[in-house]
Amino acid sequence: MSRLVFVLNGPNLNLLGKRQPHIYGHETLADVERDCRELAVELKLELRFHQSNREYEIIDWIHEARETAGAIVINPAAFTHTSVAILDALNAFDAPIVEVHISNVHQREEFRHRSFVSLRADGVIAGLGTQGYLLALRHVARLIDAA
Ligand code: CA2
Repeated sequence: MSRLVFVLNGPNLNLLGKRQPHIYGHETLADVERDCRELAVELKLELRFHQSNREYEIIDWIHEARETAGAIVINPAAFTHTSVAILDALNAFDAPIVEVHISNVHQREEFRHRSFVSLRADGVIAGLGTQGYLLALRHVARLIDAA
Protein backbone atom coordinates (compact mmCIF):
# COMPACT_ATOMS: atom_id res chain seq x y z
CA MET A 1 0.00 0.00 0.00
CA SER A 2 1.15 3.54 -0.73
CA ARG A 3 2.94 5.27 2.19
CA LEU A 4 1.59 8.63 1.03
CA VAL A 5 -0.88 10.17 3.52
CA PHE A 6 -3.02 13.23 2.85
CA VAL A 7 -3.63 15.43 5.93
CA LEU A 8 -6.54 17.70 5.03
CA ASN A 9 -7.83 20.67 7.00
CA GLY A 10 -11.05 22.57 6.51
CA PRO A 11 -12.22 26.15 6.87
CA ASN A 12 -10.77 28.60 9.40
CA LEU A 13 -8.10 26.17 10.61
CA ASN A 14 -5.60 28.66 9.15
CA LEU A 15 -6.52 30.74 12.25
CA LEU A 16 -5.35 28.03 14.63
CA GLY A 17 -3.26 29.45 17.48
CA LYS A 18 -4.27 32.99 16.59
CA ARG A 19 -7.78 33.07 18.12
CA GLN A 20 -9.85 31.08 20.64
CA PRO A 21 -6.86 29.39 22.35
CA HIS A 22 -9.19 28.27 25.16
CA ILE A 23 -10.87 25.96 22.62
CA TYR A 24 -8.15 25.14 20.10
CA GLY A 25 -4.90 25.72 22.02
CA HIS A 26 -1.85 27.81 21.16
CA GLU A 27 -0.32 25.77 18.35
CA THR A 28 -0.63 27.22 14.84
CA LEU A 29 -1.41 25.09 11.80
CA ALA A 30 2.23 25.56 10.76
CA ASP A 31 3.24 24.03 14.13
CA VAL A 32 0.88 21.10 13.48
CA GLU A 33 2.33 20.60 10.00
CA ARG A 34 5.89 20.67 11.39
CA ASP A 35 5.02 18.09 14.08
CA CYS A 36 3.27 15.88 11.51
CA ARG A 37 6.26 16.07 9.17
CA GLU A 38 8.69 15.19 12.00
CA LEU A 39 6.60 12.16 12.92
CA ALA A 40 6.19 11.17 9.27
CA VAL A 41 9.98 10.83 8.98
CA GLU A 42 9.97 8.43 11.97
CA LEU A 43 7.02 6.48 10.53
CA LYS A 44 8.46 6.49 7.00
CA LEU A 45 5.36 8.16 5.61
CA GLU A 46 5.21 10.75 2.86
CA LEU A 47 2.81 13.61 3.62
CA ARG A 48 0.65 16.00 1.66
CA PHE A 49 -0.55 18.60 4.18
CA HIS A 50 -3.27 21.01 3.00
CA GLN A 51 -5.78 23.52 4.36
CA SER A 52 -8.57 25.27 2.52
CA ASN A 53 -11.56 27.44 3.23
CA ARG A 54 -13.16 26.17 -0.01
CA GLU A 55 -15.15 22.95 -0.08
CA TYR A 56 -14.28 22.15 -3.71
CA GLU A 57 -10.54 22.26 -3.01
CA ILE A 58 -10.90 19.68 -0.24
CA ILE A 59 -12.95 17.50 -2.61
CA ASP A 60 -10.28 17.83 -5.32
CA TRP A 61 -7.57 16.74 -2.84
CA ILE A 62 -9.65 13.71 -1.84
CA HIS A 63 -9.94 12.82 -5.56
CA GLU A 64 -6.17 13.19 -5.90
CA ALA A 65 -5.70 10.95 -2.85
CA ARG A 66 -7.84 8.26 -4.55
CA GLU A 67 -5.16 7.87 -7.20
CA THR A 68 -2.10 8.05 -4.97
CA ALA A 69 -2.59 7.77 -1.22
CA GLY A 70 -2.60 4.94 1.34
CA ALA A 71 -4.68 6.90 3.87
CA ILE A 72 -6.37 10.22 4.64
CA VAL A 73 -6.33 12.10 7.94
CA ILE A 74 -8.96 14.82 7.80
CA ASN A 75 -10.18 17.61 10.04
CA PRO A 76 -13.05 18.92 7.90
CA ALA A 77 -13.75 21.69 10.49
CA ALA A 78 -17.25 23.14 10.01
CA PHE A 79 -17.75 21.07 6.82
CA THR A 80 -17.88 18.05 9.15
CA HIS A 81 -21.39 19.04 10.12
CA THR A 82 -22.69 20.19 6.73
CA SER A 83 -20.99 18.58 3.77
CA VAL A 84 -22.59 15.66 1.95
CA ALA A 85 -20.21 16.49 -0.91
CA ILE A 86 -17.13 15.74 1.21
CA LEU A 87 -18.78 12.53 2.48
CA ASP A 88 -19.47 11.48 -1.14
CA ALA A 89 -15.84 12.14 -2.10
CA LEU A 90 -14.58 10.15 0.91
CA ASN A 91 -16.93 7.29 0.00
CA ALA A 92 -15.03 6.99 -3.28
CA PHE A 93 -11.69 6.57 -1.40
CA ASP A 94 -10.85 2.93 -0.72
CA ALA A 95 -8.14 3.15 1.96
CA PRO A 96 -8.24 4.10 5.70
CA ILE A 97 -9.63 7.47 6.80
CA VAL A 98 -9.26 9.01 10.25
CA GLU A 99 -11.37 12.04 11.21
CA VAL A 100 -9.69 14.41 13.68
CA HIS A 101 -11.18 17.19 15.79
CA ILE A 102 -9.01 19.29 18.05
CA SER A 103 -11.88 20.09 20.41
CA ASN A 104 -14.32 17.65 21.98
CA VAL A 105 -17.20 18.34 19.61
CA HIS A 106 -19.55 16.26 21.80
CA GLN A 107 -19.10 18.67 24.68
CA ARG A 108 -20.02 21.64 22.49
CA GLU A 109 -23.16 22.90 20.70
CA GLU A 110 -25.68 20.32 19.51
CA PHE A 111 -24.99 21.08 15.82
CA ARG A 112 -21.38 19.91 16.27
CA HIS A 113 -22.53 16.47 17.48
CA ARG A 114 -23.48 15.33 14.00
CA SER A 115 -20.73 14.43 11.53
CA PHE A 116 -21.41 13.43 7.93
CA VAL A 117 -17.74 12.43 7.65
CA SER A 118 -18.05 9.92 10.52
CA LEU A 119 -20.37 7.85 8.31
CA ARG A 120 -17.25 6.96 6.29
CA ALA A 121 -14.32 7.49 8.67
CA ASP A 122 -12.74 4.31 10.02
CA GLY A 123 -11.91 6.14 13.25
CA VAL A 124 -12.59 9.47 14.94
CA ILE A 125 -10.36 11.36 17.37
CA ALA A 126 -11.86 14.34 19.20
CA GLY A 127 -10.83 16.47 22.15
CA LEU A 128 -7.16 15.50 22.33
CA GLY A 129 -5.96 18.81 20.94
CA THR A 130 -3.50 18.85 18.07
CA GLN A 131 -2.03 15.55 19.40
CA GLY A 132 -4.99 13.98 17.60
CA TYR A 133 -3.24 14.46 14.26
CA LEU A 134 -0.15 12.62 15.49
CA LEU A 135 -2.18 9.75 16.94
CA ALA A 136 -4.06 9.49 13.64
CA LEU A 137 -0.76 9.30 11.72
CA ARG A 138 0.52 6.56 14.05
CA HIS A 139 -2.70 4.61 13.48
CA VAL A 140 -2.63 4.82 9.68
CA ALA A 141 1.09 3.95 9.64
CA ARG A 142 0.30 0.72 11.52
CA LEU A 143 -2.46 -0.11 9.05
CA ILE A 144 -0.17 0.58 6.09
CA ASP A 145 2.62 -1.52 7.68
CA ALA A 146 0.19 -4.39 8.23
CA ALA A 147 -1.25 -4.31 4.67
O1 CA2 B 1 -12.42 20.80 16.93
C1 CA2 B 1 -12.18 20.83 15.72
O2 CA2 B 1 -11.10 20.50 15.24
C2 CA2 B 1 -13.23 21.39 14.75
O3 CA2 B 1 -13.19 20.59 13.57
C3 CA2 B 1 -12.83 22.81 14.47
C4 CA2 B 1 -13.84 23.58 13.63
C5 CA2 B 1 -15.26 23.43 14.17
O4 CA2 B 1 -16.18 24.03 13.28
C6 CA2 B 1 -15.63 21.98 14.38
O5 CA2 B 1 -16.91 21.92 14.94
C7 CA2 B 1 -14.65 21.31 15.31
C8 CA2 B 1 -13.50 25.06 13.59
C9 CA2 B 1 -12.14 25.35 13.03
C10 CA2 B 1 -11.88 26.80 13.19
O6 CA2 B 1 -10.69 26.95 13.92
C11 CA2 B 1 -10.43 28.15 14.47
C12 CA2 B 1 -9.25 28.23 15.18
C13 CA2 B 1 -8.91 29.39 15.79
C14 CA2 B 1 -9.73 30.50 15.70
C15 CA2 B 1 -10.92 30.42 14.98
C16 CA2 B 1 -11.25 29.23 14.37
